[in-house]
Amino acid sequence: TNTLIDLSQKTDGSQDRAAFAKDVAEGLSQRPKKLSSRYFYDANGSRLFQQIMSLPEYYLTRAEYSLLQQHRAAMVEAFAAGGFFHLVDLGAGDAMKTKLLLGELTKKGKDFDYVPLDISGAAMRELSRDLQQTYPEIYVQAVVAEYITGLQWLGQHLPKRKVVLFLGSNIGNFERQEGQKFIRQIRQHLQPGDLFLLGVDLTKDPATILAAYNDASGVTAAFNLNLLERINRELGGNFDLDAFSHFPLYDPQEGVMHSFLVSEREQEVYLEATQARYTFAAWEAIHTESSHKYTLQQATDMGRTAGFEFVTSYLDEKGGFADMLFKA
Ligand code: AVI
Repeated sequence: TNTLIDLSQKTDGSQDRAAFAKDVAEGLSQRPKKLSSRYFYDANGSRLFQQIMSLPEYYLTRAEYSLLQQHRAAMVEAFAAGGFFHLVDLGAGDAMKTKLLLGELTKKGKDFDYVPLDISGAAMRELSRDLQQTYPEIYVQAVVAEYITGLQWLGQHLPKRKVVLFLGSNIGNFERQEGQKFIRQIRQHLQPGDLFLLGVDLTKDPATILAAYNDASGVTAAFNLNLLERINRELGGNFDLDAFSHFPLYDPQEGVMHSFLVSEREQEVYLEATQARYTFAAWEAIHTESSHKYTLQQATDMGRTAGFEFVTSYLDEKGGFADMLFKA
């Protein structure tokens, strides 16, 4: 029967709230101002992100889904070549894409267990229940943890060969150096012969990228603004959501999509949690997210620099998204 391991070590959420307040206070006191995109994903933000993934402009999810459909047979053979393995899914969420691999592995009778890891306890409980229904034959050990805590846990508790998935271009939300550091940390928790599959959004027509973060229906704007709503709710803030607007900007030389929230007038915001006021000049912006795009060469180099051997890259038919396979 499936198990759930909770390493998030919060009993009443107070620690989390204190860390959130500290990060927000620091970010709003800096010039230029910034807030971290890791705080996008409260219940509301996670729901909005689900909506983003089915927007016509947001090609990323569809591209990766279709490349998994196309290449799943080859991937599954590569994963299972060494016999039993733990399939580790970093930031699993609802595992919509991973289910394609789970289906293929089951169909081919491969010997593995599944270890989805996510910071959302609700998502992991739901996924565990869902898989119990759809794939009762798969042993699922869901882990609720931050990435780093989770990686330490896997190093210690999963004795067999590991295949680690980090899909969905989640690497893109790290600054490049931080992303490189994170891939190195993954490598350090693996043993020679373990595999790593990394999902990267590739550089492409800047207009296509910009549109993906500036959808006509305004879901991405709501997703960005939800950060201020969350601050109001959890930190006792008084942000006027009508006085801020979503502004996306793609830098084609750096290959990075930036999202901002722009203050449409001079204003002041008070946070109960910090008992402090933060002032905004008219048109002053808060940087809220970076989504880095990679060339195939950059993505290959990132894996190699982290100490992996490059095995192969699986692309979607448009060549806009890649799942890169590396070997420890
Ligand atoms: C989760 N992450 C990979 C998304 C991205 O594309 O950077 C988050 C997102 N932000 C706006 N739209 C989607």
